[in-house]
Amino acid sequence: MKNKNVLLLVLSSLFPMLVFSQNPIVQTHYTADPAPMVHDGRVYLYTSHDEDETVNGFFTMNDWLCYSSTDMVNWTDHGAALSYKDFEWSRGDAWAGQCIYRNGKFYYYVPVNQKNGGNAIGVAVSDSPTGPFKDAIGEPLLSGYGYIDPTVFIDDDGQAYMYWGNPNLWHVKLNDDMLSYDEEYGIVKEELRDDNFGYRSKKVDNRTAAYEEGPWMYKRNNLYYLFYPAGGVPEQLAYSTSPSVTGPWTYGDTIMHVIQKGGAFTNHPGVIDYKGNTYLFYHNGALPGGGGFKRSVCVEPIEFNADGSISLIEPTQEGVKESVSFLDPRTRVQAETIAWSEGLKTATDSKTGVYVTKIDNGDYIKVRSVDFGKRSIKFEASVSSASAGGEIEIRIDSVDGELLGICKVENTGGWQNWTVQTCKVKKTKGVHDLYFVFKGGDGQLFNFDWWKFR
Ligand code: FUB
Repeated sequence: MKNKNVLLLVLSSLFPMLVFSQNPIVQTHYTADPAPMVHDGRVYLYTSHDEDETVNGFFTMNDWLCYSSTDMVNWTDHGAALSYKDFEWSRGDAWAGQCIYRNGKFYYYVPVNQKNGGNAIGVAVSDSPTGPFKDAIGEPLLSGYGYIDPTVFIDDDGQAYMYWGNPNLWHVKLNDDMLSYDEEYGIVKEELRDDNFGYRSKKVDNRTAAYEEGPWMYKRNNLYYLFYPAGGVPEQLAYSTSPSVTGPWTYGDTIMHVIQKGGAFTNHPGVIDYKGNTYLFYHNGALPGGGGFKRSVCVEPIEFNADGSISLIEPTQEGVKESVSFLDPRTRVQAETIAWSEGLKTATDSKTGVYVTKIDNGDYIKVRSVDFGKRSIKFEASVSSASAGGEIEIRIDSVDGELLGICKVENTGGWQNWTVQTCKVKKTKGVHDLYFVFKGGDGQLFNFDWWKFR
């Protein structure tokens, strides 16, 4: 593994064209405010969602999306898990939330604006990590000026906490039902100072420390870490640590500078441990057409120093270089399981679920680290088309790499009339990156729901 990394580094400095893109990790939508959660061996990534059309030059955000991965390089799109419309009392602004599992249920804490004005934090519940989620209490869990960006954490003794806020930082103890908080303990407001939440050089809005918003709680070796955007706008990422979940906090350092190339004026941390590694999720504005109101989630590995401190993390285009497991092409794989794609969108319908759409000539999907194991001779794909259709070129290792086969897609009588198309493929073995390159005439060619080798 290490040798492969060194080789990649050498090759990429000699031939910059060879550096592959893994960041941003979702290319079919603009995503922001990553909130990863590990459950049952899978990483679920909840994101807020910048709409393709920004209204009034401000955040235009209506719902929260969910993705998942078992290898940290291919991400499966599960569609929208929750919308501000699911909170009858909300008028919009679906900003940064976090989902957590407890006692067989998933609790999703999100900030929205209320119909009667003002910020509030709502809580939605579901039996499944991918939703659908429903408003759990029919009213805000908490409301007040600056009540945004909740992070939720369950400590080893089972006590749950929620931190949130901009420009202030507050926390509560959540009750065991996860739907109310300990009113006797109350709403605790942190005193923000240089020594606990960093020195702020840009003095605005009477802010007294670098802390800005978007806290994320994480625990490692009995040390509690609070990660947060810091230093004013444009935001860096920084962290503070404490021996206890409720402080006192000591300022750590900046872990990610303001992103210059393809940056956005906000950033937002989300940290998890998965399969022996620790990862920092964040966002930038690097997708085509991207920017401050059209952001995209990225991920980098985090290394801890021996004393628990964290060195500066460079935002990269390569992101996670090594997948942590391989993908089996002989099980049915959702077409919306993607390491990288160009030109595509995903959509959802009640019968089919999420599928890949807006497929035009020359668009493609890359799926990384596919272990062909036993040699396959056939490929099948579930597709639909109301137009002339087209072809799926099945290639390995690069977008113009070895051609394994061509799967023809004809008109199926409607965009929601799905059929399974089968084609012969050249036998291959070993681990490869797999490419589906779409070919055809003008306009939208077909939709693509799932695929499988046999
Ligand atoms: O995404 C809207 C807001 O921007 C979030 O709530 C903040 O954390 C910042 O990322």
